[in-house]
Amino acid sequence: MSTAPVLLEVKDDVAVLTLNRPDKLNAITVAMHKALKAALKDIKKAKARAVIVTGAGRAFCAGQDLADPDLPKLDPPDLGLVLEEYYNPFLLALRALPVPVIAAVNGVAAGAGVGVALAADITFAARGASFIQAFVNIAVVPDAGNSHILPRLIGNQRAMGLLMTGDPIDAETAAQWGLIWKAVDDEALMDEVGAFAARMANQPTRILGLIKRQVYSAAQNGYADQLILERQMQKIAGLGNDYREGIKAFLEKRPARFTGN
Ligand code: T3D
Repeated sequence: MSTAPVLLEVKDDVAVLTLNRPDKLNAITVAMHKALKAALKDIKKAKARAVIVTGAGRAFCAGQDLADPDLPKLDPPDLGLVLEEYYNPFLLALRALPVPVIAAVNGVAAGAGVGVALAADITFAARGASFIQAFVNIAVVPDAGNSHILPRLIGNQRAMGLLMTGDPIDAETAAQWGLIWKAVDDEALMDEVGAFAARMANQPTRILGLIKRQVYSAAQNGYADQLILERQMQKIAGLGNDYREGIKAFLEKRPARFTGN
């Protein structure tokens, strides 16, 4: 088994990005950040049409590696530096990928690890997985997008409860609350996510990229602004080969064969 902090495999238009420090529950180091940055470039180069993010071993990701010797050592410390240099650009780049990003949360996700799981467009979790807003346990504030995403997905009450207690929730609860798309049996996780990603890779990819932009813009936009954005994006959609194929397939009463263009 490779000891690289991140593994990347691209097959049949689907990229699988695996956080790979199983002994440390895939806690994120500076070396992992550098590997993630390179992996995102490779995913774009490979023109993958769907991306799966998962973790090696029994965990998804335990958040920031609290013992990483490569973290900046300043006195007084500046915990914002690693966010500015690594987390924030990575999470923005992940969100900006113009293809669906699917998280397969195979085990515990803690702190910034939850941020990675929820930066995906669609999050599946194994029933045995849990989500821990661990920040408060070490007396730091939420980062990696958690303070933005949580209230939007589950409302202020539940977000406050999780962020202020640091208590775990299981995957079933996360699904019931709307934090994730779906909880699945542990042993079925990768098959189910793989099948879902394969389905996504055959969708009109450019349209999925535009849907991402619409949904993420809606968090900032008012109703009128969003209507304008929808008009602009529908204009772009109508110029696509996949639109022509979609209409043709409908009229010919057959499934569409989308190429992603
Ligand atoms: O300081 C800053 O830079 C601010 C950081 C902000 C961003 C954040 O992400 S804050 C949140 C950081 N994460 C945590 O606080 C979670 C810490 N981990 C845990 O609470 C527990 O490990 C878990 C609840 C996630 C799982 O518990 P358990 O009992 O299943 O496993 P374990 O035995 O605690 O961990 C297994 C190994 O992974 C162990 O190493 P060892 O003793 O076998 O050599 C443990 O130290 C290591 N590990 C787990 N999490 C981290 C970690 N090592 C470094 N950093 C971690 N975050």
